[in-house]
Amino acid sequence: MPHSVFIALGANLGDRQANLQQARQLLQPQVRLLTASSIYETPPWGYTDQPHFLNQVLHGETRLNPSRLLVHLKRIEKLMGRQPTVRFGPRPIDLDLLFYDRLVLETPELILPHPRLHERSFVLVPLAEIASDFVHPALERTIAQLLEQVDTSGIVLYTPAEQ
Ligand code: PH2
Ligand code: MG
Ligand code: MG
Repeated sequence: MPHSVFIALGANLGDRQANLQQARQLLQPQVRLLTASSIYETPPWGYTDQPHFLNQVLHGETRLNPSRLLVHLKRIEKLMGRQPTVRFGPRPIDLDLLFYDRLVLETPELILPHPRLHERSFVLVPLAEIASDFVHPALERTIAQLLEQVDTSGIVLYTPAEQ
């Protein structure tokens, strides 16, 4: 049985839109893409002295287990030239696993759901576009409800959805 996964993409170095597109291609076929949100341009969060990001959220399905999916995501980041940098710093591509089915788990390598997604409007805005009624399995709030709690100022639609 395939597993339902939501993956957040972020890019703020190089040709940001091309990076998102390349990441969507490299995710497949291990992850079959079902829905892609629009792309949003978002002010940097956390470490603010860096270029604006393009952010997008994908819904897909996979037969990889969480640990193997994480390896797949890290391999794509590395392949696309991601260098070690400051925490929350600039990168050509960042792939974050938000939800894996309704799994709640915490291991040294992976926490599910993603521990900061509910604080991040750059994740919640695109996520709400494709899954507003999805209930966060730990917080027991819908994505639409979580979105009400964050500041979405500065986030602008960049392009309509494309796969
Ligand atoms: N990613 C970060 C840190 N800050 N800010 C925005 N707007 N978008 C991101 O994807 C992002 C960020 C660390 O992964
Ligand atoms: Mg991230
Ligand atoms: Mg990351």
